[in-house]
Amino acid sequence: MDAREVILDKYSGRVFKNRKDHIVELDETGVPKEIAANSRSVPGMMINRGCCYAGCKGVVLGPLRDTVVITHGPIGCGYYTWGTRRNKADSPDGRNFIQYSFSTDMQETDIVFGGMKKLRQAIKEAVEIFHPRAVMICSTCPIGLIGDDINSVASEAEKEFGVTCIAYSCEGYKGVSQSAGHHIANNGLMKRVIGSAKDEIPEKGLRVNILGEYNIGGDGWEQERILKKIGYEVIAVLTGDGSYEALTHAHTASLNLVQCHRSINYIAEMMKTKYNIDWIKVNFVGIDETIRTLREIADYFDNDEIKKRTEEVIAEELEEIAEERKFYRQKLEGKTAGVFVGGSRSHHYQNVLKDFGIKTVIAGYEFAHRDDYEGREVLPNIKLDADSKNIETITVEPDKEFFHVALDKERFNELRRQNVELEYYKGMFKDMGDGTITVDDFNHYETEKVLDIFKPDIFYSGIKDKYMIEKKGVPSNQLHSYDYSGPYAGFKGAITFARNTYLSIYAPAWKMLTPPWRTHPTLEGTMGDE
Ligand code: CFN
Ligand code: HCA
Repeated sequence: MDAREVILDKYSGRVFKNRKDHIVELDETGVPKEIAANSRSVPGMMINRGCCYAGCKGVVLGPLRDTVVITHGPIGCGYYTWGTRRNKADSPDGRNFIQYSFSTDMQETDIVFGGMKKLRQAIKEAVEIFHPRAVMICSTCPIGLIGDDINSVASEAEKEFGVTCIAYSCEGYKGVSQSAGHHIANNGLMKRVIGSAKDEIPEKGLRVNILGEYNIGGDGWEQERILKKIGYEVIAVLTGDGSYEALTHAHTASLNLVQCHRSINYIAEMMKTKYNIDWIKVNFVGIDETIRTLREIADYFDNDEIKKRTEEVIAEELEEIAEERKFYRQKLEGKTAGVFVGGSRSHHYQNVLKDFGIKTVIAGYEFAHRDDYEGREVLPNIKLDADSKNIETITVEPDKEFFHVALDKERFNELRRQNVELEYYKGMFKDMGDGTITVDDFNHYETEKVLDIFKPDIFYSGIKDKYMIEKKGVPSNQLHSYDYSGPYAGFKGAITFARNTYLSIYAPAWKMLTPPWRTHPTLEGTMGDE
């Protein structure tokens, strides 16, 4: 039996039928296969996914520092999402509310008679006490069931208190994971916030937004530091250490850099349509990937000064990390890893692992969509720019849009020679090698199985399975929260990541997994005849 069959072997017919298409073994061709993704989990399985409310309130809106986000519902959802996501934020204008948990704390009577009054009162208190730039209202499951009209409360409160109030019907049960919540949050921000300052769009310049960077462990700050050092102006970050204020001016940027490829790509596309802002997918996780990303941004602006400065900054940053980079490479080369995170990092982090010679043998996303795995896209009638020297960025006629093509060079040239419609892959599969496995929406049973079969040196995941993994004797580092560490982005972040990986793998504890009585005879006692 191969690994996939071993995992599926114990399932009942019905579960087998569901799970078999979520597990894919990869071969050496690197050509993506199909996988089932973004579908409802099997009831009763121990899985790591969050819900629609988590995606809207926790992921996209929560990191906005000058905005009060009120959880409308019984206290549980507000309480259990309080401070669990390590989105750091500064307080430049004294408005930083991310340490708080705001909730209407609905009681049984509110469920019976409706919670709209309570919501109105909560908005009033929040505005009077905190003076936020905006108030966001996020519904939890019971609200959708009892039918509170949160939109009317929000618009009345907006008139009465003179502060932007936006309501999001992001009840947890909607959709199959947090992904539905990302959509709902994105739509609200796009409709009401982005571009609302209405300032004129200036000439194209070195102004960028970073989309899908939530400043976990300070990642966004590290990216901004590097970008500013080169000479870019960062107009807005969506939404890590983000501010309502900055978002209202986001339409004045000339390029959108999309770091998370799952939660916010919708906004990139909407801003392209509405404001004609180009976007490129970037990745600041990993040394080589950061270099590639910085060069790609410089290529986009096609400015010699910036290209030169980019190379200078890359050289400086590399110089600073050279020694540690070498040390950790020596220690980690040849190790193997499993990576299972939500919707983007399971692919991004394979790059930083590669920087240090670690092979990813197991990977999976909690809730990504098929294109995040397969990355299969077709550009019909493609006509390549004949002068395009850079294989990674090509110009596509007729509307001169930029696409990031992450094809390997040989395959790209082959297609080019054949002059075929270009089908290109940019998902996780193309980077997964021979004899590796990809599992969508891992459950705890399947995680245990892959640990038994692949015996990775480390498994990166989240709080829900970390200790289960460690109880099996495999070190597990968290890639959602970075285990209270970070930043992991950029050059210096890659070193912090490598250091934490090194400390985990080399911890003496893993040598003590076999109890002494398994290897040494126990003392034979004498009983009773002293
Ligand atoms: S910070 Fe992001 S990078 S936003 Fe998304 S898909 Fe979650 S909260 Mo956890 S760590 Fe994770 Fe990604 Fe984008 Fe975070 S891999 S699951 S919804 N995610
Ligand atoms: C979420 C948030 C989460 C959970 C992390 C984890 C995060 O899914 O709602 O399971 O360890 O990054 O905080 O993804």
